[in-house]
Order: sequence, then C-alpha cells, then structure tokens
Amino acid sequence: MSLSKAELLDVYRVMKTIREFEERVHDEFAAGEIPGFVHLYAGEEASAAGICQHLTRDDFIASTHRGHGHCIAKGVDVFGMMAELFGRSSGVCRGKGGSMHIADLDLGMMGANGIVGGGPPLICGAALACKRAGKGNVAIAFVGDGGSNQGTTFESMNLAKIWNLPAIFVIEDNGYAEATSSKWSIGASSNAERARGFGLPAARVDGHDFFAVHKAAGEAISRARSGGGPTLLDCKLDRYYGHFEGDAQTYRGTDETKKLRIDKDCLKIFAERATASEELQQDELDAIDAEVVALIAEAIVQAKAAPKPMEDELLSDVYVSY
Ligand SMILES: Cc1ncc(C[n+]2csc(CCOP(=O)(O)OP(=O)(O)O)c2C)c(N)n1
Ligand SMILES: [Mg+2]
Repeated sequence: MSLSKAELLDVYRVMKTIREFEERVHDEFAAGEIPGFVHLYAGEEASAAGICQHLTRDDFIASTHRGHGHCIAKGVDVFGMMAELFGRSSGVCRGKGGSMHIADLDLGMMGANGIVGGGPPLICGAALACKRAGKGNVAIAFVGDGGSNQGTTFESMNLAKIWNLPAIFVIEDNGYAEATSSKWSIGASSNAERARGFGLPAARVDGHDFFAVHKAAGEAISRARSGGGPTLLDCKLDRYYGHFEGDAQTYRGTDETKKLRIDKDCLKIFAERATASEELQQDELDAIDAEVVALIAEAIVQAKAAPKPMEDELLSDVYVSY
C-alpha cells in the first residue's frame, strides 16, 4: 500500500506535531504552568499516525489517559487542545476536562479516558452503530499493555467477535503499566495470542515503524469495512517520558530513555526511510519542522492569554442535557 508524496508529508507533519506538542507540554508542566495530571505520548507517534492515516471523520477512535497523540492524529485542533491543558475556556472542553478528557465527537474522537480499559466497551457501541448504519465505517480502541489486562478488554473482544463488529483493538505495549513491566504481566505469549483465543485475527507490529503499523492497520481496517469483523494489533513501542509528568522513573535503567531516543525514534526512522527512497527530501521535512515548532509555540502563547472558565459556568457542560 503505497502512499502519495502529499500523504507522506502529511504523516510526517502529524508525527512531528505530536512530538513537538509533547516536548513543549513537558517543559510547561515542569514550569508549573499546567494543572492536573499529564501523561505524554512522545515516542509512540507512529502508532497513532499509522492507524489514523486510514480513517475519515466518520470513523471513531477511543483513546486512553495518554491521549494527546491520538487526538492530534484524528485531527483535533492543537490550539483547543493546548488551551484545554492550560484549563482555559477556549479549550476543546472549555477548560474543564484537561489532558485526560479531551474529546471531539464531531471528529469521531470519543475521548481520552481516565479509566484504564474504558475504551474497548465504548468502541463496541460505536462499531455496532457503524454496522447498523452500513456505510463501512469502523471504530478503534487504543489500549495500553496495562489496559489489555482489564476484563473490559476481554469482554469487548468477545462481544466484537460474536457480533462481527467493525472494531479494531490496538494494544500499545510501551513496556510498562505505571511501573509494572509488560514482560511478565501479560499472560499467554502476547496479546496477539490472547486475541486469537477469542477468534480474532491478530498481528504483532513494530510500533516504532510507521510503515509496519500502517500496513497492518490497512489490512485490519479494510477487513472491518467490508464486513470481515474485528482484529487486534499488538504494537510494541516505547514512551520517552515517565508514566506521568513528575514520575521519578526509578524502575527504569539510567540510560534507558536516552538510548530509546537514539535507537527507537519513529520520526527519525520514518525520515530515513522516506529520504533514502527519495520519496521525500530533507529540506521538505525541515520546513515542516519549522512550521510545527512555530505552530505549537503560538498555541502556547494563545493558551496562556486565554481566560479561565467563569465561576457561573461551573455546572454547565457537566452532564449532557437531553
Ligand atoms: C480502572 C483503572 N485502574 C487503575 C487506574 C490507575 N492507572 C492509571 S494509568 C495506569 C497504568 C496504565 O498502563 P497502560 O495501560 O500500559 O498505559 P500506559 O500508561 O503505559 O500508556 C493505571 C494502573 C485507572 N486509571 N483506572
Ligand atoms: Mg503501558
């Protein structure tokens, strides 16, 4: 499945936007500018980009507590996201949700989620709606390795199978659930093996390699679109930062993250492949880098300048009005 030049440039822009967003949020959080809990996605960009590159705004995704990358890849506005993190009224949830509740239902982005394992049941509902509507749309849950051990994930795989839903479960195995290693916490030999136990086709994928994720996702999504049912993708990848901002990471080797940035940088791997094949030129990528750096810097300036929600808005948008 080859991508056009415009698509390749778009993929790089998405991955770079996620990386820059996360690096700047890391600095702003350390400076005490961002309230609440923040979990960064830096290092995992190829997964969000490789999956969402196949989607339209009529397809659905459900995310996790580590949701910024999924939101950006699904097209959520980075100005609204940044303002949301800063708790400002121009945020996508009017500054009342913060990092773990970013959602944009108009884009099929069903939300980041503070409940580990909360996404799989949600996408079963969305996938059932897609199936009933009959337009070939799909619903995808991103799930961490920790979330993959939740009963909700197992029940959802089973439900997706018996109802033959256009649902895809993307396990983002970044090696840890907080400080618990996925090397010993996942039964069977892998999540792919577990999924096969439920009767789902499954593939193990190098989550640092955009092209590998994109290919596996393409097969799973086209099967789901044409009525072939659910799939699980088991993506092995790494997070560059701690579980949350402020995590001392005593459970990681001293140079583990330093080495990851050298050996396992999905942006670098993508750029090397795309320039070696002469599909893209380095100066085109440099130009995107400069544009993205300026964009995120401006998003921070605007977020800081935006007002906080007013006291009389405290109870609005808390519950849906029917
Ligand atoms: C139901 C539930 N149990 C526990 C927690 C606390 N918690 C938050 S994140 C996390 C670990 C999640 O690990 P993983 O699914 O691998 O995602 P990652 O943080 O690695 O992206 C836990 C246990 C929670 N938020 N929800
Ligand atoms: Mg994890």
